[in-house]
Amino acid sequence: VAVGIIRHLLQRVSVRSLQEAALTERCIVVNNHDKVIGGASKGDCHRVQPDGGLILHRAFSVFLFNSKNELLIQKRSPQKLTFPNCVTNTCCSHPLHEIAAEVVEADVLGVRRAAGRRLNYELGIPLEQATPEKFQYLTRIHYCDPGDGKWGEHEIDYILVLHGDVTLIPNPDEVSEVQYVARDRLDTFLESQSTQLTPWFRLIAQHYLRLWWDNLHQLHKFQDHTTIHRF
Ligand code: DMA
Ligand code: MN
Repeated sequence: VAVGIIRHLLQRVSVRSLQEAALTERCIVVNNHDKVIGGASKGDCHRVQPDGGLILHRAFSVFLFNSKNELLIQKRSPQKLTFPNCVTNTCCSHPLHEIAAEVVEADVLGVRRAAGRRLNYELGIPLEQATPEKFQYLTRIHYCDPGDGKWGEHEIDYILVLHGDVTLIPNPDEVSEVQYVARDRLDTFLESQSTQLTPWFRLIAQHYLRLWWDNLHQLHKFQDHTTIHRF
């Protein structure tokens, strides 16, 4: 009898993956100047439109360096709808429109809060190791990438650096591998992974990463909160 009931229930419940369920989260839609226009679902923001375009929204990218100045790299899980199995920086995601505290712009507080939430969710880093004031906000990057032609990205990406030692419990639905990479292994690492880097990490690695990494103790010199760098 119990087996029959369970079968019956299973047939009635449509099984959605966690990644599909997250498509109803709402991203913050912005214009080219990063002014908030409104909200749109994560699904609508990342689905490539018939004309090839994508809705521009607000995002962040965290670069976490430990006390040995090694960068924490992740491999995205096979379940991710955008860029599955790609190798990328520590953590990327979006501040959400439905979380009022993540829309706050003063001191980039909304983005900082979202970064803590996602470091906790994706990598199991305790919230107290990723509080808003621990992130150093460097600059913004505007880029678009059509991904696999179905799911892509079009974002103004806030770059945040976190420098410190953390405890990690990666969430396998998000992240399949993590590793710390030392500065002197960067070139070899990038070459060995070149075919599976995310487009934003590739861009940042090409244009900025070495400069930031070589100046971790004077990053304030590289802060630019006015320019939106376009690619
Ligand atoms: C989106 O990252 C943000 C950037 C900067 C690419 P993501 O696809 O990892 O977002 P989420 O973790 O929310 O799926
Ligand atoms: Mn996005």
